[in-house]
Amino acid sequence: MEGWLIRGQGGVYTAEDESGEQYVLRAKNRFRRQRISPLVGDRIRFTPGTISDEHGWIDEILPRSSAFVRPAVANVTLMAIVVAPEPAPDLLLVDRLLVQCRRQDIRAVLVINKKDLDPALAPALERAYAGADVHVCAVSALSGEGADALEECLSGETICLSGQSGVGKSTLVNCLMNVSAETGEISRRILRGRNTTRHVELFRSPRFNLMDTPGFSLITLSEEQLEPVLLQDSYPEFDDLRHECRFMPCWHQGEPGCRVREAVNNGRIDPGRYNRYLTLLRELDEAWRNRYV
Ligand SMILES: Nc1nc2c(ncn2[C@@H]2O[C@H](COP(=O)(O)OP(=O)(O)O)[C@@H](O)[C@H]2O)c(=O)[nH]1
Ligand SMILES: [Mg+2]
Ligand SMILES: [Zn+2]
Repeated sequence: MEGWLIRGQGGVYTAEDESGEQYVLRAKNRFRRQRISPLVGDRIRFTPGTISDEHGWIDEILPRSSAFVRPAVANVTLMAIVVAPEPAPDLLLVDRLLVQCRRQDIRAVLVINKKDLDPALAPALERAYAGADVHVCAVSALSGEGADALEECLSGETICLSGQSGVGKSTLVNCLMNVSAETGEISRRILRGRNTTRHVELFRSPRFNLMDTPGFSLITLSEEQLEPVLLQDSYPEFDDLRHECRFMPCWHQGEPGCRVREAVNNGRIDPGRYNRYLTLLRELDEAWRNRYV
């Protein structure tokens, strides 16, 4: 049989087939030997357990279109990075996630939740990310305001909700699945637990697949051993300028004749985005120099 891996904890996985039927599974030892971990979002082939078995088996993981380490998800086609006025936005985390998306060619949308708390945050971030090739969408998951517009851009996608703990990812799942659900079945299932999300979970609806993830604050780009000079490829703001710098390659850290720095100084590039680029660059540089240690 074929299905989606929708949950996994402690080596026990749940798969869902096309009709919405769920199956408890374990991964065959072969996967551990090959150091492959099934990920939520995986398309799998599996053998269901019989009535007397506690579980069935995952036989095969079909090729992934994308895979992330943190959050650990596969086959995401759209990354929804969620921020809110409260807790205060961690834009360095946003930028790290954006770099990860760019490196896998995955579209990203910046979701500004809790619009009701501070309507000024969305316009401010829209300005800051204007050149970053990311769609900005303001919503209130509690009241549902803006949810229709957001749902519009999720249609047909496998979406991963990522971002800090407490920004409202799980509340958004409830809100969006209610907007999209054809039957009451799905919303009842989700509303069950209203506490802190501890595991990645995938929710399927006729219009899209939505993944809820636990909040995390610690991700580093060095996990993928990115060569520092390649970081700038993930900054659309630099695209038209970076080949016109005097030095080649240019890291845009203050070299003479740097067009990127010039654009920051005359306000064409958001200084916050640029300063965080420098932070990530230093971090990657450090990791790169220690990569064989
Ligand atoms: N004011 C307001 N609070 C919200 C909104 N969305 C979520 N919250 C609250 O924010 C808190 C954290 O929400 P939760 O969905 O658990 O965040 P998560 O950790 O990202 O999954 C909860 O108390 C929610 O009720 C919103 O749009 N407006
Ligand atoms: Mg949650
Ligand atoms: Zn430069």
